[in-house]
Amino acid sequence: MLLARTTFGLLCRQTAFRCAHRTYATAAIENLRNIAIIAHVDHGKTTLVDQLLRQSGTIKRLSTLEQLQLTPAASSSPASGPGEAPTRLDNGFITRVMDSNDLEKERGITILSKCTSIMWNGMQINIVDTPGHADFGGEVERIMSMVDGVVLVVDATEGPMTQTRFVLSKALERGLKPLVVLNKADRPTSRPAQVESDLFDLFATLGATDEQMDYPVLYASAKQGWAQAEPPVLTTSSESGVELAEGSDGTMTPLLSLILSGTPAPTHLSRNDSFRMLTVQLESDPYLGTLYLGRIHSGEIKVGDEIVALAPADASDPSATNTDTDKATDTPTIVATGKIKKLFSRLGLEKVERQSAGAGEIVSIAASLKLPPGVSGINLTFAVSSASSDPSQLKPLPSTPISPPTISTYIYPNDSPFASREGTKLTSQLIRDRLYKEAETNVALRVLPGPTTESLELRGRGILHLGVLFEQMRREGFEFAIGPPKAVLKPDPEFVEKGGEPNESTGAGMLEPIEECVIRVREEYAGSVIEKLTLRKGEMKAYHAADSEAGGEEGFVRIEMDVPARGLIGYMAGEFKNDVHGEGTLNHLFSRYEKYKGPIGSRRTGSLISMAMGESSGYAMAPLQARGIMFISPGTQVYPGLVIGETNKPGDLSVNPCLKKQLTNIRAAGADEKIVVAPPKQMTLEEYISWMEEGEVVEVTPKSVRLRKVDFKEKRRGGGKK
Ligand SMILES: Nc1nc2c(ncn2[C@@H]2O[C@H](COP(=O)(O)OP(=O)(O)OP(=O)(O)O)[C@@H](O)[C@H]2O)c(=O)[nH]1
Ligand SMILES: [Mg+2]
Repeated sequence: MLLARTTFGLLCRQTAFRCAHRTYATAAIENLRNIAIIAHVDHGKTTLVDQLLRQSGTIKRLSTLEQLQLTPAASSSPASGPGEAPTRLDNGFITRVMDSNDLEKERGITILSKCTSIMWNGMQINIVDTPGHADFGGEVERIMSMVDGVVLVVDATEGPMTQTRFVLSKALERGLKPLVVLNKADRPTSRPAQVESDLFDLFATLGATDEQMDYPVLYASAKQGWAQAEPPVLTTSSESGVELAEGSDGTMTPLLSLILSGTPAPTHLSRNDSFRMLTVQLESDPYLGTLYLGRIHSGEIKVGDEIVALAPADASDPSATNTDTDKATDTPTIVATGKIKKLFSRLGLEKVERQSAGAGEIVSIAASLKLPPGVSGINLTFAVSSASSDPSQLKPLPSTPISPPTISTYIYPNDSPFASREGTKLTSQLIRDRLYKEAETNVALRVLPGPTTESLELRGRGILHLGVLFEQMRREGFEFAIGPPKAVLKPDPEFVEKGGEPNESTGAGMLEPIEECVIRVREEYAGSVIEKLTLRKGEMKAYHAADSEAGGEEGFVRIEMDVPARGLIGYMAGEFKNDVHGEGTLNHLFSRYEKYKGPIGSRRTGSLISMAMGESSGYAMAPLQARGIMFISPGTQVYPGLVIGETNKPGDLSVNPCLKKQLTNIRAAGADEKIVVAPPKQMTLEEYISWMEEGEVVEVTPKSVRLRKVDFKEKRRGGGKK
């Protein structure tokens, strides 16, 4: 198998690359190019990297035998269970090869940035594929500190979206000159002229310099493997759906050439100074422990060298420490010393072992460093130890502060009646150890003490960010319960200055995170989306009608609204999908903190709660369908307090889904009526998290995700209603 299947990906960030033992000389600095591929989610970054790897000859087409070995996974359905992530082939190549961990394959999204490199015309191009989802945006920002250029990929139909704006603004702030690729230009819905004009406006709005405004544009289909300087002609007469420009050779060569000519070599970095490197990402290697990824900022390093790790210059940088054992220092300090054990760089999917490396190169370092507890390995500056005699050499490199978490939830050991049936890791101590370990590499995550000694508070960048962590933990055998997510509020300094006492539970004197939303929906559904979001304290910023160019695809409108993060939590789970009948997208991005906007009434209907222990039956469930939508099917084990469905009306309802037909020996005259139970509504872990309300927890085990009432017994005594 070409790809080393990792047992788990994001959280331990295990390396997904094969290790190759070959000699690999330090590339001359002028022959190096370091680029990041940045874009909004799904605009085609990973598919583009596939083509660069293939067309540069870095990865080879699989042999027939290798393809056959992949067949079971390749043909598995998207609904395959954990650990059976499908691998799709395109013309003998594995598609989206950089999305190498199972969660990425299953969800079809990139979660972790990953580096690779290709050789092209005697030059070495280091490429970083980045995630497009907003929850992982902080990671992209940090990755950009390693590169001298970015390829900004924009979907030629959708145009610039929220995350395009975010990543572009970060690239421009860093003084990088983007190369623009209008991707998916093969799609019949593509509208390159309008997208180009929107993009130009975006560059201008973001304050691009004259040089940055002068960005080159290529039109491409990462899927079909071509890029060219002219928009293609869309046609129905060819299989590909496009007629390429005259002279176009139907390959990615124009993009590769543009990367070489349009990205500066890192010649501003000196190999004569002493060694320094900023760590921007961590990986976990089963044999070597933590691998620290970064670009060598100066000097050269070789295996066996002694190094020191310096804390970030700005001690208030939250990434320096992100657990409750925070012990920030005012001055840069040496947090650990050690020796370089191994050095690696990447070529294609291989991790190449190196003996030495120099400034400008992107490397992973395995070192015998023992970081103090609670100190993150990210944003540390590694410096060569012999320079320690000269303190002026021990300056930490500037690092990117991590965006603050906006979502918070509590995690508890599972104490449901079904606890410990399916998992192996159950105790609060195991959960605690796992989460503190996670916080060392997952920089956007904060782990804080919870309301009880058994619980912890987790703060993250969004439901997906936390959901991926929970999903990973259940695959590792953990069982736990999660409380309802909340937006992270912070005290309003103005209010405090005036002597007020902010109150987190009422929101008085607090600030709350506001998300910038871009919504694409069919015109007929726009009204209900706007109404719902306005009720959730959203404010409309712009409305592009379906017949306007900015509306995009025919019949679709584009709505821009600012909505408090807490207003979006419940809405994103299911309700939006229902409102737009499955056809539409809602993208959101943290924008700013604003004064608390007052309570948001829940528009959710109630829960159908089981009051019985046992196995649900079709006989009992059939009549319950008139009361709401079921989350379970007949034959499911239930317990009192388990939420088995959603009521039609507000207010919870306790029901018995386990009733069995009384068998008698009197034969009825007619045949039994056929029992028909509709298939249950299936929600993902993240949908459950978003959907639950105060007083409920989501129970997560390796095999099940269930929603239950926390104190059901007391409520039942009160009549079964909330
Ligand atoms: N028609 C068409 N589809 C494409 C093209 N490029 C990518 N796609 C499809 O778009 C989807 C998303 O592609 P990815 O390469 O995973 O997108 P991404 O930008 O890496 O996504 P994230 O990493 O999750 O942000 C896949 O289904 C691709 O097959 C293209 O040029 N044309
Ligand atoms: Mg991707």
